[in-house]
Amino acid sequence: MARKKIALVGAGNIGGTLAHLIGLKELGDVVMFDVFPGVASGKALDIMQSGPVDGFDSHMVGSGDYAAIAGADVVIVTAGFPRMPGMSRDDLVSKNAGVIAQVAEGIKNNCPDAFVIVITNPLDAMVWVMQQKSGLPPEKVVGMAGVLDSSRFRLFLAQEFNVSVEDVTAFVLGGHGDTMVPLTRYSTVAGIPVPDLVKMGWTTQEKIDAIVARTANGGGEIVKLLEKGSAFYAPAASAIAMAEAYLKDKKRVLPAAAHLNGQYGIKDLYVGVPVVIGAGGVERVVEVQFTPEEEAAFKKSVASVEELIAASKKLVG
Ligand code: TXD
Repeated sequence: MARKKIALVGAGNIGGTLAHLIGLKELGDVVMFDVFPGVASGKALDIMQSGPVDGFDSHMVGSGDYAAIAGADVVIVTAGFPRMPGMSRDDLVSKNAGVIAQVAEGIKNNCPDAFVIVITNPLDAMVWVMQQKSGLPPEKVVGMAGVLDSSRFRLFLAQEFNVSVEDVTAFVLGGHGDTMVPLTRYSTVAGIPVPDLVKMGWTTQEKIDAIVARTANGGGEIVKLLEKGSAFYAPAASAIAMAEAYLKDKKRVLPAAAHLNGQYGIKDLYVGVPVVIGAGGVERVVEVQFTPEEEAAFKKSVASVEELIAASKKLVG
């Protein structure tokens, strides 16, 4: 069986990390596309040169020509401008909507059968633009944010309880970032829900509230520390988990920005919800029942996604 082909559109910090992880996990061959093809080619060659040391054979090339992504099985899109200190994700909308519309055209013309994972911010709006402009089936276009948000939440919970991150599950919904909705009653340590752990005296509600706030601001915390650019190791790892679920038909249940068509009472919006990812792309949207409080938080989050999408519509038509 021939190796899978994975196209990375955007060869910046996340793009480079994605390529490295694809090599280490032997997920397939890589084409890195960037408006700076030299950067894409340099990173591809550098990473391929680590193959003999780490024992992987993935072939990697860089390019500035969309023809290079022809026939890709998976496309992961990070092209665009990152958030700088003081900038909100929303400030990025005007800059990145045009970039995503261009990338969508490239995908439509060269690999319309691919599974497309969008990472570029503001995520929930950019993934919507990608689906609209590429015309790909909605189940083949998803946005990565929830895996990252829940990974951050899991880390902070594991640190609070002094247990392995492996035994902590977390459940987040809604838009990426400030309006993210963590469902603590579905977040567990080895199956024990967080509210029960509060009752068991493992922590306090105040501490959980602080962890939730830190998680929602997780991207901003890193932007502030880095001073230029935004997080890239954990975002790349998160997108790889989604790509792997598709390529290996794992049917993993992961939170992702998915196209809703009636689920949760929402039509034609991309919102972060738990989905099943397998060979069919997004094979199922998991609909949970909300408490009134959760419902209010989810609605607020959806309203902010709606605003971003309305702004994108004006920009790219
Ligand atoms: O959870 C999430 N979804 C995110 C999103 C978490 C972290 C970062 N997130 C966003 O990902 C971030 O706000 C950015 O919008 C993207 C990419 O982040 P990265 O850190 O990789 O940004 P870089 O290093 O600036 O890389 C972007 C690359 C860079 O090499 C540009 O030359 C290229 O994109 N670029 C383009 N490539 C192709 N085509 C076009 N038009 C283009 N414009 C810029």
